[in-house]
Amino acid sequence: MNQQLYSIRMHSRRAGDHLSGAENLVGLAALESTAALLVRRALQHSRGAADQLRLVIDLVDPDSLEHGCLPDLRTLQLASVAEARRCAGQLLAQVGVTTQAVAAAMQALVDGAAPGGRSMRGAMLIDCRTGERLEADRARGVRVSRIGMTGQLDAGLTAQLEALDLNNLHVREALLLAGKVAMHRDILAELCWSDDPDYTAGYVSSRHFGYLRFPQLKPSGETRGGRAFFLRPGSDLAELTTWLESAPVLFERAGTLYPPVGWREYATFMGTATG
Ligand code: WAQ
Ligand code: MG
Repeated sequence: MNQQLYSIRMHSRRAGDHLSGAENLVGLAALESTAALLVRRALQHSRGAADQLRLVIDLVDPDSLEHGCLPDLRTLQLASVAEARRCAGQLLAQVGVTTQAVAAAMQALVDGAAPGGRSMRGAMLIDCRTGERLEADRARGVRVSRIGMTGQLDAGLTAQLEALDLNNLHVREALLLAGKVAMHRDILAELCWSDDPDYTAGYVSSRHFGYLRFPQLKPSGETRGGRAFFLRPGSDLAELTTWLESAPVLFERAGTLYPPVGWREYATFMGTATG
């Protein structure tokens, strides 16, 4: 694919607060229709219509483009939000995030990680040992951007997600975001649940176990959500932040998408402690 790509980013606000954001990498032919879709999204958000919306479009330098493969995806079925959070914590612990760091991240998401108990616009950066928050701005956080996929991957992924009844924007965008995040060697893992009140699913992701989603990682109606990236101690924060925010990554291949499994089945199969 040697066609020129554009990065397109949208940020919207409502009553002075962050409402939604989105990003994509597209060729010229899809630029206008993508812009129209992003405008519609900001106007039809589940938390109300945006009253301010910004679109930023940049031509991508082809020499800076990196290529990626999406993570494997699995849905883990748990009986309750509490159980799902406990299992998510166990998975994070397996890749080297301490119990303390897991607890700090979950507490911040529960309380609203931005000042005033609101949701952040981007992600927290959390020291995987101490649980200390490292992002420079606790309202904005770090926003992963400049991610997209080839048309061929899009078609294949759409069919695979449809077969699992998962072809929605939350899943599609989270898979791309988690895919880019997992490419950085200083990030051990990621934890996320949505800030959209009617979307209760969340996930943990790492290059070791892929993208593991939980249909109920927060209670329905909850407007606090967010993301935590767990960093190795001594990570270069400036390098990491710049890469996440501005390095363009085009995904070209899907991972394997598995049907839903129960926790015990997954844990037995993977040799994970069931606690
Ligand atoms: N970069 C970093 N953090 C972000 C970004 C980004 N580009 N976009 C959103 N966030 C953070 C921000 O704190 C939001 O408040 C929070 O994540 C949630 O964003 O079924 O829909 O777009 O497998 O509401 C995950 C489960 C859904 C999908 C996540 O996130 C599934 C979701 P939302
Ligand atoms: Mg949201």
